[in-house]
Amino acid sequence: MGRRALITGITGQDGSYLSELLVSKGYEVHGLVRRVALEDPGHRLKRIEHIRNSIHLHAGSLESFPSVHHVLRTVQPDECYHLAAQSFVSYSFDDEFSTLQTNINGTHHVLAAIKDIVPKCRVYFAGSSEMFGKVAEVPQTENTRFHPRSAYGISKVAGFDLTRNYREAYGMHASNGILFNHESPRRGFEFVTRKITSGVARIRAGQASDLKLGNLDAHRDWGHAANYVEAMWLMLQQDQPDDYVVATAETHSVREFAKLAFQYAGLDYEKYIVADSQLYRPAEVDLLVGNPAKAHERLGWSSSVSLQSLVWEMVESDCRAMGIELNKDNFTASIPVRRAAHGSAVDSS
Ligand code: NDP
Ligand code: GDR
Repeated sequence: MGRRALITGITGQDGSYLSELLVSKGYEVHGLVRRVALEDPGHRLKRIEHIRNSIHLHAGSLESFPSVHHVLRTVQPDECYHLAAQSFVSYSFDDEFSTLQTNINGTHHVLAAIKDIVPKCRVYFAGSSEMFGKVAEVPQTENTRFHPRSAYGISKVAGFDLTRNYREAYGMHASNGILFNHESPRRGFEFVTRKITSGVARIRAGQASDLKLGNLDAHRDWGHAANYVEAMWLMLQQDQPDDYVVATAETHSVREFAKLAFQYAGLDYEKYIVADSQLYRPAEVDLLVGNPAKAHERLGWSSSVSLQSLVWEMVESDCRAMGIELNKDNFTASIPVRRAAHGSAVDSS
């Protein structure tokens, strides 16, 4: 019989790609979904619409231990991917309390219910590079000290520690992914990459004349979500649970991302971007770049999509949705690469 997986956050960007991956591997895939999503399938189940008939959805909410417990008792999974969270860092400054409650209690509920019902179930926790925050070293590895800079980052450090403690205290097969930013055409519109690519499409369609952005100098290590969910699966296939950095080892500024996105649509970004100080965060994470050497050596995983291809795919998809076909000749832009060497500072070339 095929293995059974439960995904929390199945309606999100990562949940949708992971569902596709697990269905393609012959898993019986179950998802925990908020009732509001089940009541508004046209909108909130959009990312999993195309595989809706291959997966099983169960109503539940992270905030409610009884609902999480009930879903786990019903599904009895062999593997659980805990992805659900209030995932927007900016929002966590507006509503620290619900971010901390949902993310910390939610993770605790999932782990406690698994320990109670299916202690042999393998668990993945969606940790984040935001845990590094004000970075102690460059590039960041599994051993880099955490210094989170938002309620979101703090909630992920707590989730990471809870997961490790359930592994050490109760012998559970519980692993932490420390995933750096990963994007795709399915990324939420509130995140900077999708805000930029959807903004470019609106400008090209004549529906907008500018794009307001905050800090253009923040650097991120951006990979492709479809590629990153493979690392999640690989972690749960190992004999021993562990913690892994998943990153491209390259870092780029928000400005570079925007420049490329506009260039691919045949536009000059400087004419359209408007700086908006309201969009700056009270505490910023300036420079993220991961060293994925451990994931490469132990899991055989590596990043397979360049920033250029990622930006092109996102801009092309958002433009196509507006009825605009891009000129393929625009896809020639080259960008400076800042790659994280093992244990060293970031090289510039
Ligand atoms: P999304 O924001 O796209 O998806 C979040 C998911 O969590 C949605 O399915 C959402 O459901 C669900 N959710 C939120 N609150 C609750 C709740 N109270 N009860 C049940 N479900 C809830 O996130 P991503 O797919 O991008 O990320 C997946 C996970 O990985 C998150 O934990 C995120 O913090 C983490 N992460 C993401 C990275 C990235 O770059 N994408 C990098 C590192 C970590 P609904 O549709 O109902 O809102
Ligand atoms: P991040 O992603 O906070 O890294 O969290 P986001 O795309 O929101 O921000 C990246 C950087 O861009 C700067 N920025 C802006 N950001 C947004 N959203 N909107 C703007 O207008 C804007 N202008 C500049 C931000 O200041 C920031 O420096 C994502 C989420 O997926 C988390 O869940 C995940 O854990 C981390 O990535 C790794």
